[in-house]
Amino acid sequence: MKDTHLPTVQVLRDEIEHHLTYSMGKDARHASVYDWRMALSLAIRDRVVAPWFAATRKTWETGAKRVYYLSMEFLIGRMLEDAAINLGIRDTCREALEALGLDYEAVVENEPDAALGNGGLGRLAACYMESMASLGCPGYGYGIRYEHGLFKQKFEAGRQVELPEDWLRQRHPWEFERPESVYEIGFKGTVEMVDGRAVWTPGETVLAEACDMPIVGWEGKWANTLRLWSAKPTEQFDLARFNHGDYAAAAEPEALARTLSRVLYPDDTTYAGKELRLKQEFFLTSAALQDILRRHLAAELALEDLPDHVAIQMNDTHPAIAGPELVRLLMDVHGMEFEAAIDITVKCLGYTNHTLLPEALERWATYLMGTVLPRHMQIIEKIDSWHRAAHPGRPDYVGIVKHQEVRMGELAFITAHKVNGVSALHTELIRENLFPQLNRLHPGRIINQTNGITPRRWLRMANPALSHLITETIGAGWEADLDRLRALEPYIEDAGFLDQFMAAKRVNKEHLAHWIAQNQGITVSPDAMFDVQIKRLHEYKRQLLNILQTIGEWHEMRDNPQADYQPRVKIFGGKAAPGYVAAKQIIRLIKDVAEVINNDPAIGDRLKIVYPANYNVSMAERLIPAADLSEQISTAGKEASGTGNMKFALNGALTIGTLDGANVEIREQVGAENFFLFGLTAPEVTARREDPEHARHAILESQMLQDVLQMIAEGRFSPEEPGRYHDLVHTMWNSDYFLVASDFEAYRAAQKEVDAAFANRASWAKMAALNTARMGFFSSDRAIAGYMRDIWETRSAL
Ligand code: F58
Repeated sequence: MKDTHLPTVQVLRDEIEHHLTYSMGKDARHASVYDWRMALSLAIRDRVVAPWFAATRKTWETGAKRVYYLSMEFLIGRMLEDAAINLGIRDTCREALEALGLDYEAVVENEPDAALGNGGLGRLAACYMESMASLGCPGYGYGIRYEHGLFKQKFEAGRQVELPEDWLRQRHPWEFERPESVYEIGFKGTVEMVDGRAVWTPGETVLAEACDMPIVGWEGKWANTLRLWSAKPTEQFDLARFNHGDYAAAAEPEALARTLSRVLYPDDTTYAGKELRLKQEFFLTSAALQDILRRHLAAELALEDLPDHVAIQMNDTHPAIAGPELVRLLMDVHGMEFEAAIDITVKCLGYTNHTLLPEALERWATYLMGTVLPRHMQIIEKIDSWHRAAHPGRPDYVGIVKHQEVRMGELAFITAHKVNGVSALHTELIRENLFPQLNRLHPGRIINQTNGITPRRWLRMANPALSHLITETIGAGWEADLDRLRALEPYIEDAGFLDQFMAAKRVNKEHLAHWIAQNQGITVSPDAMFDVQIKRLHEYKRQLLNILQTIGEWHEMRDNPQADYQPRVKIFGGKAAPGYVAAKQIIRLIKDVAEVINNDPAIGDRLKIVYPANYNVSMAERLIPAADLSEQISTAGKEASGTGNMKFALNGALTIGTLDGANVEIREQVGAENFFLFGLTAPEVTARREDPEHARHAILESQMLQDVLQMIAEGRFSPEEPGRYHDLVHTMWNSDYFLVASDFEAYRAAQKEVDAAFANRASWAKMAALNTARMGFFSSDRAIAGYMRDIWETRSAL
């Protein structure tokens, strides 16, 4: 199926010009970068269509099992280069554009990020879609085509300000509208029993209309579909009202329906508990399930055989209404009995848990569930009592409906045949702390699938310099078999190789330094260590620990200016949820500290702090290849896995980190001697919290931390408003739930080790290269192969 007829530069150039003329309606003399980018995208897209059709045809013909990945978020980022690389035509694209007198980078940069996700969970879904296509696993992603993705962040006087995101203001060249694929989605209304069967008459309905994006895998051997749903009104525009002059009312049903797919909820940890969010979740899930059943029946297959042909993965509990909805469709629409329906449902569904944070666990008030989805509320009660009856040993406090709430975690657990965590440690904690009783009732249901990242985007595309070196050293093809990076290991004794390895890093650092100068107006030296923490802002991720240590470092430099310091650039990136006051204060503190330190003549180039606004996927692609040090410093037990941690290590950054999430496995893989470990372990964190005075005690044991907090409290970084951080300092002394104080000295000591290690560039180079060589395990291909084997019970169709 591989397209061996790769286009020549001339052919591609003709195709681009053709699209410029006939798709964009532009003359080359008046075309903007946008027009050229669209023309190039459409030319590339044309080449995705053949493998896409071929894959679809083969799936139908062979009756292969399909995987359906249901997710409220797909953080896909830019698509142009990704597709070009997987089709093997990136260089041809570059040359074709150059032949047309255009700058390839400028064209690529013109593409807005598709930011249909918050953070790790959404990005994971995007990596998994790419790996499913690369492995030839027939599948669909199902999501929502949000009109507005994650908000844009800007800073005003150091404060985060949110602006709406509107990626669809320009045409999105990667999608195909499917107005014929449309389903009715109901809400509210009443349920009646008619001849012993439930009949739900919704009080509101909207339409879900499909829009497809092809996702092409490595070497264009296979392509799957990401199907995103837009909400449309069931009733057309009210012409009668319009004719009466009531223009707003005439447009009302349309506007109301569309709100369902209008905006992505910007919270990355706390669930919103809002009616609109519940409706969005049901909208996605019901549209997906109706589509799945339609496809199954179109193949003239029996519904009883659904589990042989269909595997449905719930990306966290957001689509967990899938259990009750599938039972409803099988019973109320297709006439099945409850026992048969729930049996099929459990066999089809899998549930991935991404968090243990209590504030992130979805619980819907029963009155809300009963109002918005009255029939589902009945089915949920039914599933709960069915489960209770099947497990007489189930303790009273265990169950789906408790204290007038529907617990979506329990619902997802009970309606799925496999429940997985996303790192070894996280899975252990799910078994022990989150679902201990359900685990006892269903031994073997909870399994681990450690997260992964796609090496095509996160190494091949983002880091051309290192990719070339790897191909030169170990030959082509490692992109699809990342364990082959181990073949680099013998070369770490080769000084020539290490020089080239560090030269690649150097190129990336120079590019980044240039970008920082242009965009932030800050001059940084590529000789300095680039120390990077990029992720959503959250107290558990402890950006605060990082900035407190940075202040401490600065304090030391001022006290002892003659000592030998390793110059560092501290780079931060990340957004805070709009309503998360504590996280926003931490951003402001980092910005305030940056102002002071960056302008301190006594410090010069030795310490700089950079925090560019609007961290997103494409910024990550720029920062990660240029990093020397990766900050993965969450409170142990809180970060389910992390995936940024994997991207950095793969690109030859060393990690400073706690024993949390996938850090544990990264350290095992790369070797403890190539990882800067510090901090309390998960059990130690629990024990430490037993002491209600842990924060005060830890602070009193660290003179440095006392000094740092004192400086903040005195307004050294906010002279115009000395009290700005009183609350923050007060919280540090009196509660410090995430144990910043308790880990402070250990973190400082680890940072000293980092300095010492960086001072010896030759041994640093070895450690960095070993990180790259040993990160093969974290390919999302390995992760997806695990899901296929252990959860979906499906095979590659290649
Ligand atoms: C993240 N969760 C985990 N949730 O925090 C991270 O450790 C893990 O690596 C990643 O999932 C992938 O498994 C996460 O990103 C969200 O963003 C949700 C959005 C919707 C509300 C609840 C949180």
